[in-house]
Amino acid sequence: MPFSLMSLPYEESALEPYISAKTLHFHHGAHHKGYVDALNALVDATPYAQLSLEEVITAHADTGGSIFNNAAQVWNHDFYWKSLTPGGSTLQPSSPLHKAIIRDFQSLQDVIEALIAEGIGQFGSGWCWLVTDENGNLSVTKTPNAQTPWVNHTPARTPLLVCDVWEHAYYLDYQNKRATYIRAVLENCLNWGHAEAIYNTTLGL
Ligand code: MN3
Repeated sequence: MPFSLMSLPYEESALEPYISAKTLHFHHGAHHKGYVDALNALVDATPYAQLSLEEVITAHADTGGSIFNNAAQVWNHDFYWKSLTPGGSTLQPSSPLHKAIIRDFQSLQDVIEALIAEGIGQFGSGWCWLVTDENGNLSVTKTPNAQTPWVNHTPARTPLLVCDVWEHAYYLDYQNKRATYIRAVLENCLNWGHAEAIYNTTLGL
């Protein structure tokens, strides 16, 4: 099969109590795996099976459809797992990303509040994102369903962090309380080191 399910970069229990092992078990092992399996079934024995995941997404960005939806959901979930880390991580005040956050949002807490507002504001399923343009200007945004800001945002934006706000991401732990889930995850589990590495690469630092 051309595409494979990414291994979780931590144990299923590693994000407790903010995300339970039961949620990670189903979210990664059933929902994320479901997108990988569906994508493989759709592209098997087609020219798309020879492309990278990013190339498949780009090729279908304008038309959407099942291949786009499943491929982009695979990519978005890969990025979501990398956006989280047990206990969260911090940024050094001297880092370029930290300086940009102070410039564009005033404080780390302010960027978290802006992300929470995007996540709450997404009606129905989707994602809330911290993104950068090619000059390092930060902003927050949201996308519905499988859409992703590096192809579905005009102009394209580079994702730095994402939070999944589909109900399957939080219903077992928080039921209808999406805002409680987003705040718990963003305040306690964000992998700022991952965001920092992408930011520095984007700016050639
Ligand atoms: Mn999900």
